[in-house]
Amino acid sequence: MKAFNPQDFHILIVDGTSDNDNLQPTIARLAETGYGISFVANEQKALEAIKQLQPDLILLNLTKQGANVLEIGKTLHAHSEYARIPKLFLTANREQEALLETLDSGMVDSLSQASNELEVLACIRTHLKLKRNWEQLQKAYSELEKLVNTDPLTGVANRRALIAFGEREFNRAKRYAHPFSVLAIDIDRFKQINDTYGHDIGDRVLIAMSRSITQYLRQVDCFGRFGGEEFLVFLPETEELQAAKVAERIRKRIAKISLQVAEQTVTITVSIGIATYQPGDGTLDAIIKRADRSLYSAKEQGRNRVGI
Ligand code: GH3
Ligand code: MG
Ligand code: MG
Ligand code: MG
Repeated sequence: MKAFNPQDFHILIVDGTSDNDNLQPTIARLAETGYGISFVANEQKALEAIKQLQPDLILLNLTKQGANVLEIGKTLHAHSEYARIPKLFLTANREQEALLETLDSGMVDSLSQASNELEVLACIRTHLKLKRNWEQLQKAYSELEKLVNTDPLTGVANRRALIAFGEREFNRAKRYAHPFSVLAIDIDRFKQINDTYGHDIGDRVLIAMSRSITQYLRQVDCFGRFGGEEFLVFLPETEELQAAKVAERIRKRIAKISLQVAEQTVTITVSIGIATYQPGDGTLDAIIKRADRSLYSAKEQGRNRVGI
């Protein structure tokens, strides 16, 4: 983990006191330590400054534990982009009730204005470290989430992500009686491609085909790898006739793909099966099975076609 370096952090000081005598030693020490510091003279200007500066921590120095303090805390906390910025409160009022209320308003900590500047600095450091750890965890979590949902070869949704998306759309279709269609896409005679050109070229075919379909679909659609060389497309708000048009366009696009392998050009075709949600469908699986049966009939009829 990266060493803690004060120069990486920017602190915004919001001061609501008429004089800021109590803060002077803290400000001097913060500057000396290397932190970036900005200063606003009242709480009204705080939001604007936060927007502009995106500070890593906000230090509020206010004489009175008034409603305005809690308001600032709550206002900042309500903005999701500021909610994770630690807000540290320096107050003259150390009564237990006021203290708890301060923390509940979204402040991470509350210190007495009579605190020694080293105590304030230590507290700032702790909360900056906690924030950085949290950000690193968030990043790791997003990366992991992406890995868990992505097919490593093609970069499209894997079976897990595909089914999760499909279940959500299926439930919506069922609840609101909305149209919902599924396409099952399978490469024709793919085994022959592997046998003729090798597995690596087979992989390149899968990648090229995935890219082509992804580029074609709408943002609301979901495309992913169901397994091997079979892919599914979920088309929310799409009737059978429209789904058939989408399938036909995909089929034509795929037939135009050509991969250059040494002196040869590799082309592929796909067969596509369609199924559309019907009120009797109890599960997503029922629709996928129907799409698979349509796919099978497209194969039987000679491949490179759409089956309904
Ligand atoms: P059909 O037209 O009936 O679909 O014939 P096909 O040859 O495509 O069908 P089959 O199910 O016999 O073969 C599918 C092939 O897909 C076999 C398998 O090795 C290959 N395959 C599955 N996953 C991958 C992969 O990730 N990379 C490569 N290169 N091949 C794969
Ligand atoms: Mg097969
Ligand atoms: Mg196949
Ligand atoms: Mg297959």
